[in-house]
Amino acid sequence: MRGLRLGLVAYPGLGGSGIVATELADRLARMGHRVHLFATERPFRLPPGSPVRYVPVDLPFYPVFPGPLYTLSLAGVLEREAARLGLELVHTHYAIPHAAAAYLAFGEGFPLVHTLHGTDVSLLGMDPAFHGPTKRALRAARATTAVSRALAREAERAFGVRPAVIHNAVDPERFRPRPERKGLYAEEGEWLLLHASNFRPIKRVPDIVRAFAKVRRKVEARLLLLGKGPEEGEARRVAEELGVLPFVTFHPPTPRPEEVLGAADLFLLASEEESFGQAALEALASGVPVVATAVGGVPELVTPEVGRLVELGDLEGYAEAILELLASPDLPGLRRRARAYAVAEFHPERITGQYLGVYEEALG
Ligand code: GMT
Repeated sequence: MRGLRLGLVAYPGLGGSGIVATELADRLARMGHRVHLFATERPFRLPPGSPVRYVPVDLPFYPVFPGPLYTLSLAGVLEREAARLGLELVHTHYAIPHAAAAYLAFGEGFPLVHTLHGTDVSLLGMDPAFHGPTKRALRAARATTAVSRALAREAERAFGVRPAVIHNAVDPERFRPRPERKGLYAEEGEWLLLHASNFRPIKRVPDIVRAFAKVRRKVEARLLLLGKGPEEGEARRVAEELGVLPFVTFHPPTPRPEEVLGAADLFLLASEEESFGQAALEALASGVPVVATAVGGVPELVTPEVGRLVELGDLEGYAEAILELLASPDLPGLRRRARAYAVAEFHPERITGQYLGVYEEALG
């Protein structure tokens, strides 16, 4: 395919959608496309020296406004920069408010592609404050994509669009087994259980601590909670109440999560809602089997060959699944299969090719 001039729009912070968009932008740029990434800050996962050109979206504030007008400001910069840079297609990640902002900037004549990530459909997308403009914008786009089949079904119900399903990718060079680093995080003889997220209530981090306390009654183990967010205090309180605080490590977010993930024995996800579960995919690529709640798109990712699925809220079942995997003589086999599966099914080359196919169609 000839080199394209592309604009991608992303949230720059600690969210899966921003990570997916940034990594896609970087891969496309390294393939020779001219990629401009629009965000309010330089995305934290954009590698230094990346050929992606970062375009800042300013948030001008005037006392007459009740707050900074992100949507309008993004629309303005997209319209101006697309003309100046000769962009051929704009691809937004996370529909709110990116789809509406792009619609405002270009109307219907310009090739727009929107990727839906999760709460932009299920939560914010259903908010009456955002639903109408988002639905109009998505319906006017040349294409929408969703990161799982479950999310695509939800988007069809919510907005009447039929997104193409493109699962997220993982870089297998970066996310690989690193058992030699386990000693940095766990004592000799301890199992290392890991959770990584933005600790929003939806992630149910206190449930992970409760299940861990049950596991600790049976085996020597340490829980590493990687990230930060609103539920950190509650997770700490629950750990203290259950007497496991000395065995829980709170690790701040890092731009190199692969160095921690690859050291773990198991990855834990207990979300009440999850369209995909990017961190779980990164764990699988790192050769770390996953125990997760069977919600949203997670069953499309976590199969019995690479982990265990548990009903939401079944903490007893959750602890049993962890103990079963830790005791399994097949644990090394599970690790190998987890990595092989992630590399085969979610390789960046495969996923980027799927996005390029969508671009090609959108460009007509
Ligand atoms: O939708 C969200 O809650 C935010 C979004 C993000 O920016 O972190 O997360 C979603 O997108 C990720 C990347 O595609 C997925 O891995 C997450 O599963 C998804 N989160 C939820 O569905 C809760």
